[in-house]
Amino acid sequence: MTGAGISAESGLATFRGAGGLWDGQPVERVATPEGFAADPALVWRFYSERRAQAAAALPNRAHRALAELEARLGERFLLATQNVDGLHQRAGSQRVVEMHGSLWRTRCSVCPAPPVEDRGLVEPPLPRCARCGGLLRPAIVWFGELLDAADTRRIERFIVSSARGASRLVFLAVGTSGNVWPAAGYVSLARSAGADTWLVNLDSAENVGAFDHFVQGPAGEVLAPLLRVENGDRGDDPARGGDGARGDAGPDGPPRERGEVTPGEGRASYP
Ligand code: BJW
Ligand code: ZN
Repeated sequence: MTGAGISAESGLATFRGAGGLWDGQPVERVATPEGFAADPALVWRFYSERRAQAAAALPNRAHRALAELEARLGERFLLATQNVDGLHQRAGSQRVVEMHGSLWRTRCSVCPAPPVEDRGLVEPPLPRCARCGGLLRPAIVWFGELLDAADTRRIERFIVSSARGASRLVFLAVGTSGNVWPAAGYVSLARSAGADTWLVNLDSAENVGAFDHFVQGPAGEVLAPLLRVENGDRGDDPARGGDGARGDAGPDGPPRERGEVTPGEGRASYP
């Protein structure tokens, strides 16, 4: 599962970091249905700018590492992303669930007309629905809105059914502060289903205590070596199952990666 941090090295601002996306722009004004009702032009200006930034950005090593992992694992892999920028798909990922919607789709704010592909930059006069005349809006899941039930079902079924299978389930979260639900809760679901749980993040996360392993550092540097992709080294990795013989695995505990911190140890630096 990924969050805004995985796109940071592509030049896209995160939500809660210093200088982050919401700076100077209270989140309720641009990412809630109430904010859209109060000032739809402001919200469209904000999302049009995001479209322009995302269109100009390129996938980075971390996106590519996950795409390569998927190429190796096939249907034993699922990528749930909170991101709306589409960079995972541009890196080659195919089994992607966009939990919070997509910057590249527009839908009606009033009726259930299906969302449409849209890469446009919107300016007043704001676009309206051909079916009901209601204002069109970005097809993004805002605070207080329900995620698509088919998306949450797909994620939950994947976790539960993988845990039941013969192979080992690994839950890996990358670049997410663990603030936003239900995304923040999937690690606990995975863990209770028997998964080995990993967090790769620059800073600690709200839900860090729910993970078995925390590897602190920039995803673009950490992920490829951790997953043994992109460098020709096809050794064992956390998502492959097998005997887990990575690093200095010993009888007393899991192997410790460079920069790995046991949740609860506090901050540790990535060398
Ligand atoms: C790096 C890095 C590098 C930086 N390498 N790492 C249960 C309990 C309490 C509240 C709730 C609950 N269930 C639901 C709620 C309410 C609400 C919620 O979670 N509120 C919390 C704030 C408390 N959730 C919802 O409303 C959800 N709907 C829902 O559950 O419906 C039912 C319901 C409703 C109401 C009440 C109860 C039930 C919908 C959530 C929709 C979130 N939408 C947003 C904005 C729209 C998308 C957009 O415009 O782009 O999605 S919010 C924003 O946060 C965005 C993100 O996808 C999401 C998560 O943020 P993320 O990805 O974690 O980013 P950051 O910035 O927070 O963190 C980045 C991290 O990366 C940092 O930690 C850095 O260290 C790290 N990093 N560079 C690696 N190079
Ligand atoms: Zn409509």
